[in-house]
Amino acid sequence: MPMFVDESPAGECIFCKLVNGDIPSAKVYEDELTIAFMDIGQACEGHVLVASKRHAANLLELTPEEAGAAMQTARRIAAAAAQALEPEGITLFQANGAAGGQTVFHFHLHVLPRKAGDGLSL
Ligand code: D5M
Repeated sequence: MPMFVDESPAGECIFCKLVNGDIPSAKVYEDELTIAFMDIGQACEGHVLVASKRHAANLLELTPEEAGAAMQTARRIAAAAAQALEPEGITLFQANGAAGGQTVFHFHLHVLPRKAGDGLSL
């Protein structure tokens, strides 16, 4: 029994389509378990999403291996952003369930390079 409702209609998960190459994405990294791509909304410069390749609605549906791989990928992306963009900080953000602020019900983690006073409220 899933802990939170997977609100994506069956077969209609946008991130599954993105993983499968059925819709375009600005992919920056992928490995066996994860994919990283530019967030379409760019809440700040260099806003990247790290997603599981397998459809898992949220953090609680990841295997421990997938959860570990997602954090390893987030670290890689953060390191690349630190070098390329010279941010003053980096925020990781990850929402689970509609009440938790999740809008796409396929596990993903936001990597947000930050500047003081950038106005982002998370
Ligand atoms: O974050 C969901 C995020 O997914 C939100 O920041 C927009 C992003 N999004 C939605 N569709 C796309 C595509 N097609 N490419 C890239 N990014 C996308 P959440 O934490 O669930 O609110």
